[in-house]
Amino acid sequence: MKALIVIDVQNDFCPGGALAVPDGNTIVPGINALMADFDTVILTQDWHPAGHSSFASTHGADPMSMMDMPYGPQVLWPEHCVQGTDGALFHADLNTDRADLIVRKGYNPAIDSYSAFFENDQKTPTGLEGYLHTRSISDLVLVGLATDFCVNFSAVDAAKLGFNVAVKNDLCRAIDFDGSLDGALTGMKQAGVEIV
Ligand code: VGL
Ligand code: ZN
Repeated sequence: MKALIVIDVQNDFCPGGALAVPDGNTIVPGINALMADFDTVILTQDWHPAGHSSFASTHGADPMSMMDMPYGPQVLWPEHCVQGTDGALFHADLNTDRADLIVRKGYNPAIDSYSAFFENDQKTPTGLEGYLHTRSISDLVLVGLATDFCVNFSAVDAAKLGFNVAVKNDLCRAIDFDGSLDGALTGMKQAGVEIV
């Protein structure tokens, strides 16, 4: 069984949003069309409490600076996808009716979560692995935002967990910060993710 996983197609990651990914909105029609090829569609939603530890403002630091967290280095982001705000909503044109499951992540105040499977400590699970296994889903296609962060970490974790994973790159857009896109593409290929 296969599933389409749509990563973080939310207002704050689209032009005009707090952490806008260039052209992030332009992938929405293609993602909606691709849903027709899948019995199972899963959406992820970045969902941070106000004052989240991944926000630069929480530490009086500059956005896009780095900070050493107990679980490793962390990029400090502009405030984005705060629970209950318009920025955290899915893009208005995204077809959310087809979603069997919406996975929220990043709600732990102390740990960021790029991946749909594990928080950034790489061990606290979101529950998605169990959901997929109990539904006998073994093949995953990932699309969404951002290629180099949440799509990348989700795809690599999925491959490590033994799923067959493809990232449809034309339906992803990247932040591309400090070489992050090249690093992500290399890392995903090394992990056995198919880039199509
Ligand atoms: C993301 C940075 C911070 C993403 C989420 O969805 O790629 N990036 N939070
Ligand atoms: Zn986030």
